[in-house]
Amino acid sequence: MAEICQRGMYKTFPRSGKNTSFTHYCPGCGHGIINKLIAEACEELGLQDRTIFVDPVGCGVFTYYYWDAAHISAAHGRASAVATGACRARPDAVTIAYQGDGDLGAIGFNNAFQAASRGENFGCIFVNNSLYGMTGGQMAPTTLEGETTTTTPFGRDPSLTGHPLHVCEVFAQLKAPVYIARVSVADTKRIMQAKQAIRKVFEIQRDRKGYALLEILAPCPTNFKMNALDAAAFCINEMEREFPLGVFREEGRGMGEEERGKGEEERGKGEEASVLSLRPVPHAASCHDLFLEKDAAPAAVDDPSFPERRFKFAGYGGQGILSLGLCIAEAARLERRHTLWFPSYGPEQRGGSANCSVVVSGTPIGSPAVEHPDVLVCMNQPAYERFAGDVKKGGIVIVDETVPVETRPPEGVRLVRWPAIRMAEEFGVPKAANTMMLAALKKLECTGLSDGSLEKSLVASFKKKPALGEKNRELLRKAEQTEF
Ligand SMILES: Cc1ncc(C[n+]2csc(CCOP(=O)(O)OP(=O)(O)O)c2C)c(N)n1
Ligand code: SF4
Repeated sequence: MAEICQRGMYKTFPRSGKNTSFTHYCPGCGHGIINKLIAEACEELGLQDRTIFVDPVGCGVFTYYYWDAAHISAAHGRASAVATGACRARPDAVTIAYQGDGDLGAIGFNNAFQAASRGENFGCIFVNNSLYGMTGGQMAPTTLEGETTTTTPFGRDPSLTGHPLHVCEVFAQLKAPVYIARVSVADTKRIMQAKQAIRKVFEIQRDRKGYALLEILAPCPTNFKMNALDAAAFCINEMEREFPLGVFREEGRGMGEEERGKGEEERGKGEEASVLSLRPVPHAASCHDLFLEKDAAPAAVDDPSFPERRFKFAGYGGQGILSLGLCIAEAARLERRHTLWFPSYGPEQRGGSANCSVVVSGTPIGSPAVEHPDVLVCMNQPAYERFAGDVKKGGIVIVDETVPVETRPPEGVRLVRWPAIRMAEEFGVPKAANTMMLAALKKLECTGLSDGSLEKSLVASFKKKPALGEKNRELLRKAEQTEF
């Protein structure tokens, strides 16, 4: 493979056992642009040998594969705390913390805020894409009012979940920071401004002037459920309305009255800054959307005679394993059962491992965590090896027939091998392997839910593409004719 030489970056990235020259970011992701700008600034200023990057947990987790400098990985939300240690231990170094908005604005807010208040000698580059990217698009403190995320499927409602957090404006109340600014990477002009601001953060650290915070508005097309152009337009038209671009603190002095006034003016400029005009983001069909409209499924009703069932669905991202779990949860909702769906992801949005837990119960559910499932569905070998030993006695493991079953599940657990992937291919719809697995669950009667609800939920999962819904129903019925 040809090597792409990027300034300040390694020539190739030995990620996941492969030597690639591509990053793991989705097409159109702001992180990809920001990573490149940071690498360039570091190299142009001749600071690579002096720079310590503190890497986050979030979509930016793999920056140590990309930037050719020293790295320390911090636990989620702890980059500013780790950067404090690094810049104190190595005062000669240029220390840069890289954090997402979940990382800095939620779990790590106090770390970051106190470090800024102490005026630690590091630069914090804070990527605000208005949600938790890596874990599948949950609400972050920066989520806009009305914005649809997986945990605000009907739009963020401030009366329930508060208002968006303005990190720059809050940090600008502190005495110590020498530089606080907000930029964006949504178009070329903004990218050039972002580049200058990133250089400034490095220069401040090079000259040991103090704490600097740079917030960068960034598109996340995958979780906005938009193409790259629409995601960039969302950044400009919606995010900037809430988070105006600008400099909130210039070296050593607080934001004066003049600048404060300018900020307010900026806020009102152009389009009207009306909350009402912020429509919920129109998302395309996704495994993360609830299939059923808000009022389609009434609230759960207690029924102690319905035993609790715990499910685990596991495989690679892209195999529809999360949708399959959600299909069961939505079918349970249709039957007014208590239910929870709890997804879990690897760091890569595409092709990484994914699993979800589903609990269906006749009584309120205490915890969404499923450590010992009654039913385990595995689409690949790592999933089988990781979870098969945990299945409850009397439980069942359904595994795709392509998965080598080298170790047996525990005694008293039934193992069923099922040709989900092969059948989907033979039926001419390879993506429907998850529907084939649903057929196995139905045949084995292990959901406790009626055929009608399961089919209705399956069809509803394709609400934006009704023809596909009907096709999948047909394939489901066809697959059920197959003998074990
Ligand atoms: C202590 C801890 N809590 C939660 C998580 C799960 N987690 C990993 S990344 C992430 C959110 C990342 O979102 P953000 O910081 O906004 O970065 P993005 O992926 O959008 O760049 C969460 C909640 C974790 N890894 N560790
Ligand atoms: S999920 Fe979003 S933030 Fe994460 S890599 Fe993809 S586009 Fe970027």
